[in-house]
Amino acid sequence: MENIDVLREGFEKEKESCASVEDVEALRLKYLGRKGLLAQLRKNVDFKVLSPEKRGTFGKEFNDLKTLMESSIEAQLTTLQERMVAKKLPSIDMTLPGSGHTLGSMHPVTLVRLELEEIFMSMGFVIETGFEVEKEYYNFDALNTPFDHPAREMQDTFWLTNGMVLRTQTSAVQVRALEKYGAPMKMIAPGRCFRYETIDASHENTFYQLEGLMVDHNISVANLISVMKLLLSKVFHREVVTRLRPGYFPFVEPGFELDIQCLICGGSGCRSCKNSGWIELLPCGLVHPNVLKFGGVDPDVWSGFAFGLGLTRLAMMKYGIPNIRLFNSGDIRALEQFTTAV
Ligand code: FA5
Repeated sequence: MENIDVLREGFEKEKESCASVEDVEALRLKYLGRKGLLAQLRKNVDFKVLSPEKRGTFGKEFNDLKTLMESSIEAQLTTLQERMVAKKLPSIDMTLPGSGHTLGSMHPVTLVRLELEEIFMSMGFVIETGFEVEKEYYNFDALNTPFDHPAREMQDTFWLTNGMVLRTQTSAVQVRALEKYGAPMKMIAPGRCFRYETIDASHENTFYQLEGLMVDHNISVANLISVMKLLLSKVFHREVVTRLRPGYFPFVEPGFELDIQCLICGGSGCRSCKNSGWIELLPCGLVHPNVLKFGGVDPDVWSGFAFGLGLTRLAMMKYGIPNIRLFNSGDIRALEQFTTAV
């Protein structure tokens, strides 16, 4: 019995000086291990010489000590582990909400582009991409815009030091596509364009256009207008008010500007339409014979129409986005609204 008391005291003392999990594990081994002090104590007792009463008392004391040792070791381990966690994460405020996972969404311009690609593919158009860094030749010369032509002044251009340009228009894909496919052919070319512009509610220096080119026998303005009408009704899923007026582009003859009534203000005038009530959206026309020649296609045999849809502006109108700056601003709140539109 005395030995039990000695063991208990020794254990209590050593437990106090345990500063780490390893110390406690060593203590467990020393007292409760298979060859530990408790096991040795039991081994050294000669039960045969003890009276049944003493045997019972010893057994109880022995078991109580074992239970005490086990539970104190567990408690000590829990305390040390909690202290370790607290030390490692001193600045975590457990009451703050978690970071969560947010769902991505497609950009509104991508959504409109995909929709348009589907519409045009169903009419047998192929999709071309062209190059954002383009040769001056395809961006200007091959589009019937020679070096000294005043039309070059119409677009403010980012010129690269090697003489290339950041394409100012997807029309740069026209002659590349003619060279690639010849005639007859039908293609669209959606992509980014760049202009050295002052940014306002409807002008960006980086924006998207979607070029369209169809070359076949006897293509007329009637073909052009019917495709434009189909395109707008499919994209907007409703009637939109349009107007066609003459427009000048050196690579089409005749040339038109197809405007739609502003869907932000309903035509009454706002910042998005510069208070005119109309949005310039779809310049178009019949392909100039010189462009066909540049593409290696005989203009006496073939004719065509082309258009250059303002894709970013179309997305503004379709989704009621009043300011073009929102597209490139990186303000995630604006884009989050399109999560369900995918
Ligand atoms: C052109 O770029 C011609 N290449 C279009 C064309 C193609 C005409 C084929 C005839 C035949 P324009 O500069 O108007 O044209 O631009 C076309 C459309 O792009 C505009 O109607 C407008 O919707 C959009 N756009 C032009 N500049 C910007 C800009 N800075 N920011 C946003 N959208 C723009």
